[in-house]
Amino acid sequence: MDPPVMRFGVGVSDHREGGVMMDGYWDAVEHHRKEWLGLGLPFDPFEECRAALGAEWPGGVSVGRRGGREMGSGVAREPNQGFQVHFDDALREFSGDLLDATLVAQFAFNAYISVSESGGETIVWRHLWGPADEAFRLPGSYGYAEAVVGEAESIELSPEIGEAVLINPRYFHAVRPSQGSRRIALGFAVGLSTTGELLAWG
Ligand SMILES: O=C(O)CCC(=O)C(=O)O
Ligand SMILES: [Fe+2]
Repeated sequence: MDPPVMRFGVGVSDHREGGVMMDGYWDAVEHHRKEWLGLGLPFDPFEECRAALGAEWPGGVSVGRRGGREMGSGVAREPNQGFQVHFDDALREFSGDLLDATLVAQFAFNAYISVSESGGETIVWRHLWGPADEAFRLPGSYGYAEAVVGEAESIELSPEIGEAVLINPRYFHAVRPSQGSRRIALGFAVGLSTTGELLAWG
């Protein structure tokens, strides 16, 4: 993608064609599970994140399933040159339910494990997608020209190492380019199901 984002892990949006999740996702997830094990970490950082996030929620946060199979649990991403203005919404991106559950809300979770001296801010605008926004789509990109958000109110987040942020990714958001150190976050999507479960996926 442009600008390029380094990544360790599998994201379902990279295995989507015309609103359909491709089976290659499962192979990628399986391959990646072995890669994580190869790191020899004494704990699973995504499990820790789910536990912390779900501590006050009945039933906690579990990894979502599709066709009975557990989805990937998250992705380490390094967008040193930023993310374009975009939104994430499984209900729009996939036809039918992505998970074995119907989602009524979606969040994006990111825990920051390295941040830069300057730049790297996450900006969230109070603007939800509407059909007119397609005029701002950047050709061949996941993103939109920044003018798409117009004069919408925004919030700028500059998380510190060890902090995590949960946003509603249906609002347009972006990450500014970083200067200095690497900007690395462990991220996953979290859906709230009609039965009140919080389900994560990568
Ligand atoms: O890295 C961030 O702060 C946000 C990245 C993003 O676009 C997302 O998690 O949906
Ligand atoms: Fe996003």
